Amino acid sequence: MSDTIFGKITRGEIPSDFLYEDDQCVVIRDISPQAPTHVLVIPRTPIPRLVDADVEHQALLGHLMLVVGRVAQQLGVGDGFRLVVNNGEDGGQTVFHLHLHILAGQPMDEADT
Ligand code: IU
Repeated sequence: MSDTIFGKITRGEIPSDFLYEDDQCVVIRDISPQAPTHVLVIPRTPIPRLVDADVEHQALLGHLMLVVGRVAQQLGVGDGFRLVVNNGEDGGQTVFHLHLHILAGQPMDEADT
């Protein structure tokens, strides 16, 4: 399986500030934020795209959702955020290691993401 920058980040090979981490995932700020709050929830397991996830990843995917809620609350945006997963080139995905975008801090009906 090909490695990506998110593989290096989750393994600690590229120093990053983790807003949250556990044995299954890490959370970092997006380097190019599209909203006042823009963070990425990245599983340590390198699933390239959402469509590549399988039943063996079911518990991990559920865990990521719980982390989204927890981190959103921590960041003070629990009452309003958008969760985005870009899948594949046509879906705007640029890093082929599954990740969840949490976007918040502006009314999402005014956002273009
Ligand atoms: P996408 O869903 O694959 O398009 O999102 C990739 C995101 O990763 C994008 O928002 C980038 O700004 C972000 N990112 C990052 O935070 N740090 C990096 O070193 C790289 C990309 I490369």
